[in-house]
Amino acid sequence: MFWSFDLSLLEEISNHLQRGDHNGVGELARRALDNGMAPADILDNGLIAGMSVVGEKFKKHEIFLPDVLLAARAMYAGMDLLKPLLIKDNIPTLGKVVLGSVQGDVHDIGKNLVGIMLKGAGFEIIDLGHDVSPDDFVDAAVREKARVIGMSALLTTTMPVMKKVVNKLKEMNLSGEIKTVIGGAPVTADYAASIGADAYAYDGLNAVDKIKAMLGIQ
Ligand code: B1M
Repeated sequence: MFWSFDLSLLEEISNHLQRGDHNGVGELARRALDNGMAPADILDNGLIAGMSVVGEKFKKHEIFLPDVLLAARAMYAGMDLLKPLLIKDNIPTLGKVVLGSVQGDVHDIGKNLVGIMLKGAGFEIIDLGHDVSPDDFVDAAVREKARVIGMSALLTTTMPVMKKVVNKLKEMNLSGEIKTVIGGAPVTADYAASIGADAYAYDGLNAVDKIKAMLGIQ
């Protein structure tokens, strides 16, 4: 296959993602790794950069839902390659984190990235997937003896589910032992404070820092 070389490899990855070309994204990400580029650089400046453009175009109605779905597939083609490199083997577990995208929300790319970063830092992840009900979050955390529930929401309409989980933990007197961390594009630190969540994180690495701080891990 022929690639133009007037653009940097990262820009090419971003452009192919925007076009929904999952084969191209996979090939280019592989080449970037072969060229010695850092996985985090490929993720931030190739894949996530491309997806941000997709979000902007979707908002302006310049592209439509099927285009966004193709872009998501291309994002996963890149993430699948990077995932093993972002997760180190044989690190002692720092505890369990139950993770999911909240009820009504199918967006799971960001949640999966957060899971990869947490796993890479040594946490055991109980991934409940997307569209997770408040009961399922809390039941899983109790069953698994998890120390943290991590919730992701990408829609303003699904953010209130996070409050339901926080309230349920309070009703069951579990707030002390099961901490909550929330994130996702529309979520803010102010929102987290307003619903009584223990922490807000803006990305996966920040989630690692926030969870470690909450649990008193150095
Ligand atoms: Co939709 N969508 N989407 N979408 N989508 C957004 C979120 C939107 C902002 C697009 C827009 O209008 N510009 C908009 C939401 C508007 C709003 O509510 N404010 C929107 C809409 C409206 C919709 C639908 C309603 C469209 C429709 O049907 N008419 C629909 C809803 C479906 C549903 O959930 N019920 C819908 C559907 C979809 C697809 C299925 C096509 C697809 C999702 C595929 C998938 O996830 N498997 C999709 C996509 C891809 C997007 C955009 C373009 C990209 C999201 C993404 O993956 N970003 C998005 C636009 C945007 O966000 N700019 C959009 C890349 C990802 C790495 O970033 O998820 O933000 P993000 O995660 C970050 C941080 O937020 C943070 O860390 C991550 C890593 O940096 N983070 C956490 C996330 N979770 C965290 C949890 C933490 C901590 C940090 O702790 C636990």
